[in-house]
Amino acid sequence: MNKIKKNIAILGSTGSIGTQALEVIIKNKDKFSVEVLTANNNSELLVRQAKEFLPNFVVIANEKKYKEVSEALSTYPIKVFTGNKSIEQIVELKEIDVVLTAMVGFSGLLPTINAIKHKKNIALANKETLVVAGDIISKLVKENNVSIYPVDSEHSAIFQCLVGEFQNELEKIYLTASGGPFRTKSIEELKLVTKLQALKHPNWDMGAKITIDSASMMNKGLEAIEAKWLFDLKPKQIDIIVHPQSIIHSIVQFADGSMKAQMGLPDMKLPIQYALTYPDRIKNNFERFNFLNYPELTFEKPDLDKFKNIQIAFDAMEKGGNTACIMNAANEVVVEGFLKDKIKFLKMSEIIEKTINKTNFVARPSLNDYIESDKEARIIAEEYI
Ligand code: MN3
Repeated sequence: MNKIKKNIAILGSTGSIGTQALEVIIKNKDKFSVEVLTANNNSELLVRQAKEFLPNFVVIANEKKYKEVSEALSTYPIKVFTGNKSIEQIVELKEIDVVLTAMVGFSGLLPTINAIKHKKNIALANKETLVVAGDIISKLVKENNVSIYPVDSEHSAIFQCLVGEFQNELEKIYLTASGGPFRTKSIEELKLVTKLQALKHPNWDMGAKITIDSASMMNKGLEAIEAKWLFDLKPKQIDIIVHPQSIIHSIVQFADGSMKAQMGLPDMKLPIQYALTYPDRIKNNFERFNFLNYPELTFEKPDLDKFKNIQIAFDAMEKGGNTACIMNAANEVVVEGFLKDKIKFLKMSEIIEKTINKTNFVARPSLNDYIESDKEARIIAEEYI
């Protein structure tokens, strides 16, 4: 293991991934130091984290909370900034080695691009960045010779299976899916499911947005697109297999038919830790898997009639251009609408489809086109709510 400490910037430190990353860091203070923490809204937790981890910089995106945060930290040697622009700029600091992008949704795009342009390696938890503008990100990663270490458990699994195999051709990958809380429900039942039911994920403890995405299986659609860009795959090389126990986190199949899978208990701290320590593996006290507690690992085909979002995402991938960006924007709007009890569960896919059909298609989008398409799609999706 490299003896020099890695300086980490955590964008979205108060969310589910951000807080778990800090749990990993606190156990490994000899290996990591926290340079930057940012949060959207949760000023209270941000202040507590800042006092504990003593980063040199914190950013609270919500400008109304700036005064509160800067006053709370006034006696600490910590510089406080506010606004989304500050989050975008803070990643430029030369002290930063790795930027963990753990914010939710489209907001991750511009800070991630700026971090890559400033030659920072990325521990990527914000999958929406690749869904929206995977072509631009992939190009920038090559040009700037940086690495993306996936934090998403499925993509971390694939990445772990590829260590030592990066030169070998992939035939395909299998992304495993828990199936979410509604796996066994009928379409009739799905019409009536509530927000509270959707927020109860059987295996993973995550933020609200991704938990709803898991219930609607949009999460797997987003992850298929994320995998396409991370591992340079064609849509046909990506298969989704429902695995309700969430023990096998994903599988790669090589040109000779040999398959490798990565396994473990569902705990995001492991992929977070690996993204921060790659290529090393370091000790931890996370609970270990016991085969005897899982005498059966089972696999099913995803039900595309029930979970239309999977097909919508694969169609978006095939169509290309700004389609996935539109899909992502519409999805963010409908998830919020569902969480605010404005629309029913099945209405989400319906509105996403309509929004894709109504928003202007751009075949070869620039970054600006993506930003405009995101805005346009949000307005259109809102109108359907
Ligand atoms: Mn995942």
